[in-house]
This record gives sequence, structure tokens and C-alpha cells, in this order.
Amino acid sequence: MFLHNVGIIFFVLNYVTVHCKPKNVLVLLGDDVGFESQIYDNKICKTPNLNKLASRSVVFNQAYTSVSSCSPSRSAILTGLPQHQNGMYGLHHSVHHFNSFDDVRSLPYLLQKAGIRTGIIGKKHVGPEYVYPFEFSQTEENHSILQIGRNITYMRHYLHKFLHNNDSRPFLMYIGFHDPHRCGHVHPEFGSFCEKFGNGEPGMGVIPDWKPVSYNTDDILVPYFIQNTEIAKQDIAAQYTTISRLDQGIGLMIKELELAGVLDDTLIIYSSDNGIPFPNGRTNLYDAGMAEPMLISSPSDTHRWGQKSEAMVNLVDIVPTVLEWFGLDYPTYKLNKQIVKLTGKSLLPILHEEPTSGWNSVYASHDLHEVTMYYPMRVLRKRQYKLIHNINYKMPFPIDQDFYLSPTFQDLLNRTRHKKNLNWTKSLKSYYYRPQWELYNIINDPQELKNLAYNKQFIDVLRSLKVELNQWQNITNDPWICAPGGVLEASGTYKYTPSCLPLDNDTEEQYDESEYTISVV
Ligand SMILES: *[C@@H]1O[C@H](CO)[C@@H](O)[C@H](O)[C@H]1NC(C)=O
Ligand SMILES: *[C@@H]1O[C@H](CO)[C@@H](O)[C@H](O)[C@H]1NC(C)=O
Ligand SMILES: *[C@@H]1O[C@H](CO)[C@@H](O)[C@H](O)[C@H]1NC(C)=O
Ligand SMILES: *[C@@H]1O[C@H](CO)[C@@H](O)[C@H](O)[C@H]1NC(C)=O
Ligand SMILES: *[C@@H]1O[C@H](CO)[C@@H](O)[C@H](O)[C@H]1NC(C)=O
Ligand SMILES: *[C@@H]1O[C@H](CO)[C@@H](O)[C@H](O)[C@H]1NC(C)=O
Ligand SMILES: *[C@@H]1O[C@H](CO)[C@@H](O)[C@H](O)[C@H]1NC(C)=O
Ligand SMILES: [Ca+2]
Repeated sequence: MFLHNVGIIFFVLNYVTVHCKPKNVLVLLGDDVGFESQIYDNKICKTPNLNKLASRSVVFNQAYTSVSSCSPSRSAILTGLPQHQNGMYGLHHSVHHFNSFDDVRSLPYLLQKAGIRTGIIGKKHVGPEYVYPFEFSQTEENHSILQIGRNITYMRHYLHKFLHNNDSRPFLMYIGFHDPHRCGHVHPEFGSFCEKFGNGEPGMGVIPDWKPVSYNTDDILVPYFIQNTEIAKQDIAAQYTTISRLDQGIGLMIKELELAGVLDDTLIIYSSDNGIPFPNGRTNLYDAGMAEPMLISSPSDTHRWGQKSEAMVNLVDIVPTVLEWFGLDYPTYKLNKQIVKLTGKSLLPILHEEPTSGWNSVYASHDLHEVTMYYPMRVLRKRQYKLIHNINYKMPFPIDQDFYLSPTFQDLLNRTRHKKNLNWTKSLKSYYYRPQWELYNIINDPQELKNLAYNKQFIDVLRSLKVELNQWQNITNDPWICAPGGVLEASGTYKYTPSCLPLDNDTEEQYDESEYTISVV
């Protein structure tokens, strides 16, 4: 213990003498934002501030979340551990009440111990407090989430306060925008994406720093994974308007750094926690739910600014990246008696130079969203193939309360009830009932429509992906590693030989291809 502390003190002194200027990190996290930006070839949704950030960043074209659900993803971002390893199996707020395990060493915890200042403004949505301690904390825990997460003027005020308190320590500031999360389920008066909140119309209030941008539904480009209907287009137009508030908020926050004279000392990371709240998006691990925008702006690698990276990266890479930025090591410790190893890697080398090898696979892991929505999935995504394991495949895929009430989902329900053309690549039945294994050739079939898992030609591909996925589940101490065909025994007789013991008669699904054929309508 004593030696440990001396190490930290030595490190801090050393740090300050070697680097005369403190080096900081700013994380800008959108809530359910996707690729609605020119940076990612959307020509309609205007994001001038993100575009500007991109011009001083490396733009990641192959970034993925570890899980497409809010609290689980935020826990993975802040711990570097997948949700099944850090314990945040579902949403943290209200009745759901999920929390990470008490002994998890999160990024704010590690930084605070190393003498780095930590701050959070906006949506936190993880707990318990002692696992995720931020020194400066302005979150939904003691503010209205609309104010601290969507009112960019209100948020800017707190960033200003954080940056102007005469503290010269290097810092991590994590800004959790609540935009462009849906809001029709809790605040229908503000529109399906809270696109009217603060727009200056009667009863909506004003957000002084926001100039709302509205869109014509005729111009909307419907992504392949959403039904092409008028109602869906209106829903997407509302999402775009809310993205204008996120985009302007990002511009404001960066401006605050500049005014405080720390912009050129700060690593800026922009991404999203999960996929967009549309069918196949949030709570799914299809690419529509798993792929994320990601920009990283490093003041030390200006020669890479504006360039794109094709490295396959994951949000669990953020912890090793930030630790390396601050020159810190991840500690050696155990969780639930098992050694904890980070499976993510620092992205700093990519900010310096595009890698010529490696960075060819990412993993994802989902268990719940709301407490009632048990649907465990494990995924390996490589460049050509993607494997999805739907562990409890006989259950219908669950729908969350927020998405259920959305115009887009109501439209799918209504069209199904009235036996109308859905203008969608799936039927509700094929969406709800999924086979145990889904294998896609992403290069030939980027929309993930043709499942190859039960095609004999792909038996070797399937087998090798299953082995890789299983190894990752093993390294990350996944309690679900044996499911659904077996039971994991890891204590008593099995203490030194953790094993999957078979459940006879239930090991492999009997697959009826006709049930799962996805009809392109
Ligand atoms: C919220 O809590 C933090 C400490 O946890 C405190 O510094 C801050 O002033 C509080 N804000 C409000 C509005 O109560
Ligand atoms: C910071 O320091 C300056 C100069 O010493 C002083 O004028 C100012 O009031 C201080 N601000 C705070 C928030 O302590
Ligand atoms: C946003 O915050 C500012 C500053 O606190 C406040 O004046 C304004 O009324 C807020 N807007 C809304 C819509 O609540
Ligand atoms: C279905 O989509 C096509 C374009 O792909 C469009 O022309 C048509 O109007 C849509 N039908 C409905 C019912 O929205
Ligand atoms: C449901 O579908 C019917 C028949 O197409 C249509 O008349 C009605 O407006 C739809 N309702 C909603 C809420 O979309
Ligand atoms: C995990 O891997 C270790 C080392 O290869 C092996 O001994 C152990 O049985 C594996 N655990 C499971 C549950 O497969
Ligand atoms: C059930 O398990 C037994 C023992 O493994 C096996 O012989 C039998 O074929 C299985 N039956 C079915 C329907 O899978
Ligand atoms: Ca979210």
C-alpha cells in the first residue's frame, strides 16, 4: 500500500515536470445518435460543428459499441469491461436498478487516485456512486435531465465553471448529452425526440444557444433498416432537428475549451452509447444497433487530422486509450474471484498512423435493457463475417417502452394489423423470432438479411467464429458462456476446472428454415 502511494506521488511529480502543460481529455457522448452527419455521408442532416471537429480528428469508419443499451454501454465505456463482466446488465434508473459490481475499477476511480481531476456534466446513468466517483458532478441525479442533458446553454454554464476554478491539474471531463434520445414516452408535449424543447414556440421555452434546424420530410433518406413510410420519415425529421441541438452543443463545449486556453492540450473523443432508437437499432446487435460514429481529436497528431481510419474499434478501447494518454497502467485485481483483463486496446497509435495489420474484430454482449427485457446475445463482428448468438432464441425479441410508443414502431404495428405493405425488409414475426445463430457475410450482405448459419457451405466459418467468440467469453469471465446448452460449474469439484456441463436434449436448436426466412417486401 505504502509503496503504491509513493508510486503515484512519484508519477504525478514526474508527470508535471516532463509535461509542462497539463494534458486533458474531453469525452462528448451523444445519446442514441448514429450516422446522421455529412462526416458519414448523410447529405441531409446538417452538422457543421461535428464537421469542424472531424477536420481536427481521425474519423473512425468502423467503430462499434460493446452493447446497444444505455447504462450497459456507459458502464463499458467507463470501465473498459463488457456489461456481463462489470455487472451493469441493464438500465440503471428507477425500477430497473442495475449497477456495476462494487469492486470494479472504473476510469474516474483510477484517474482520481492518480491525481487527475474528473468531471461529469449531463447524463450519467451508471452506479453505484463509489464505483463511478466524479469530483465535479452535475447530472440527472440532482438536475432535471432536460436541463443538464439537452439545454446546451445550461450545460455550457457548468463547463465554464469547471474550467475556471484555478485548478491546474490535468482533467477528464465527460459530457453526456441526452440528445438525440427519444422523449415521446415521457414528455410527449415536446415531440417524439424533444425536438420542440426550448425552440421558442409558446410553452416550449428558449435555449439561447440553440438555433433549431427543421427538415422537410420529402428530403429524408430512410436508412435500409427502417420501413420506408411517411410516418417513419416524419420521425426521422424530428430526430434530425434534435441532432441540431446536439451539434450546436458540441460546438459550444469546444468553444469553452478554446476560451479557457486548453483546446490544444485536450484529447477530444466523440461517440454515441448505442444505436439509433429505430427497428434493428438500439437494443439490437445488428450493425444498425452496434456501429457508432467516433471522432478522436489529438492535439499531438495534427498530421492525421481529417483522415479516416478503417480500424475496427470498440467503445471498450476508450479506457486503455485514456489511461495511456495520462501515462497510467490498469491495475491487477480480481472481480468475483477472477482476474480482470482489459480486452480493449489504446487507440493512440491509430491517431498517429493508420495500422497496417490487426484491428480486425470487435465483440458485443447484451443481456437486458429494461428489467423485463431479458434477451442475452453475444456477437463477434469481423470484416467479412458476423456471428450473432441469440442465447434465449425461443423467446420473442423484447420491445422497450420508449420505442414501443414511437411513431415508427406504432406504424409497423398498425400496418401489420391492417395487413398493409410494411415497406420494410422484415416482418414483425421475423423481427421477434430469431434463430439461435445468425451468420452474415457483411461484405456481400451489409443489411444482414441472409442468414448463413444453417448453410452447410459455411460450416467451417461458423465453427471458427464460434471458437473465437467462446474464447472471448472465457477471457471476459462471461457467466453466460455455457448457455443455453449447458451449465457452468466453477466451484467445489470444478474450482480449478471451470466447465460447461451439458443439458441433454436441449443442446442445439432444431432449425426450420421456413420459419426464419426473411422476406424482402
Ligand atoms: C449536484 O451535486 C454535486 C455534488 O455531487 C454538487 O457539487 C452540485 O452543486 C449539485 N448541484 C445541484 C444543482 O444540486
Ligand atoms: C482565480 O484566480 C484569479 C487570480 O488569482 C482570481 O482573480 C479569481 O478570482 C480566481 N477565481 C476563482 C474561481 O477562484
Ligand atoms: C435553458 O437554460 C437557460 C440557462 O439556465 C435558461 O435561461 C433557459 O430558460 C433554459 N431553457 C429551457 C427551455 O428550459
Ligand atoms: C414504400 O416505399 C416506396 C419507395 O421505396 C414509396 O414509393 C412508397 O410510397 C412507399 N409506400 C408506403 C405505403 O409508404
Ligand atoms: C392505422 O392504419 C389505418 C389503415 O391503414 C389508418 O387508417 C390509420 O390512420 C392508421 N393509424 C395510425 C395511428 O397510424
Ligand atoms: C476457459 O479457458 C480455460 C483455459 O483454456 C479453460 O481451462 C476453462 O475450462 C475455460 N472455461 C470454460 C467455461 O470454458
Ligand atoms: C436426448 O438425449 C439422449 C441422451 O443424450 C439422446 O440419446 C436422445 O437422442 C436425445 N433426444 C432428443 C430428442 O434429442
Ligand atoms: Ca442511449
